Amino acid sequence: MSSPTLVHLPQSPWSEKARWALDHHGVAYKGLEHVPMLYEPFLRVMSRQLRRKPSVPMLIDSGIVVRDSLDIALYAERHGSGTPLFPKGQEGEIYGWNDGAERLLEAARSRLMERLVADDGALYEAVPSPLSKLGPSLVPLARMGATFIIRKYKTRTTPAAQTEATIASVMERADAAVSRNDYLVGGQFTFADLAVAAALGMIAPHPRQPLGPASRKVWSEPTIAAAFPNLLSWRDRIIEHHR
Ligand SMILES: N[C@@H](CCC(=O)N[C@@H](CS)C(=O)NCC(=O)O)C(=O)O
Repeated sequence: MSSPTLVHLPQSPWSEKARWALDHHGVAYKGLEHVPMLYEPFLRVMSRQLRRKPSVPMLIDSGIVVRDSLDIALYAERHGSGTPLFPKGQEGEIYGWNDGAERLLEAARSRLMERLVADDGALYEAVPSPLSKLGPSLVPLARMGATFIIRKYKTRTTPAAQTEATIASVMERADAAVSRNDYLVGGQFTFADLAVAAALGMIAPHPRQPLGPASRKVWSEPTIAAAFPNLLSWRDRIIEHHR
């Protein structure tokens, strides 16, 4: 039986959630690096849903398409080995933390995209590796790709003060939880920890996140990060022990 294919973006926390869960469960996969905008039609065909906007991570396993990082983690739980990321009886609480991580990521993406379109260095670094050999002449194409993402995900619909408040409220809840326990749910490592730890990569990128120097700056929210040193140290410990 051949391994499934994971279409992903190396730097994206959503893709990292899927890769981490697959790796945790020892599920082998072939990675295919996504190119926003250019691969959009291809993903619609691969997912056999021509009229639905595709997003990555997307896992394709002999005709079965799994399209959300949470669903890919549940797929990994069913098909792989290792300790459960969704222990029985704790699923609801774990989904709640995943929802929080999604809210944080969506709010952080709308802020990040504004910094990205204004930064040629980060745009150049964002050129996906299948194209990067063509050099800095691709910056205008990268800007078109970033603008495509801004429109696709309607990232300009929420004011900056509101996205900041959303991020802060998720981080406050997580900060309080990890001040009481090493893990968010049930005293053991679960998908809740994985989702929140990965999402914090859009506030203070972890050193292992594959980002060049200009992108690292664009991906950082120094003021927000400075208010949550304990939560970010927790994130570093989770990555050190479980990634
Ligand atoms: N809830 C989804 C969200 C995925 C998502 O928003 N992916 C974006 C990351 S920026 C994406 O695919 N962007 C590239 C594109 O749309 O072409 C998940 O957990 O997988």
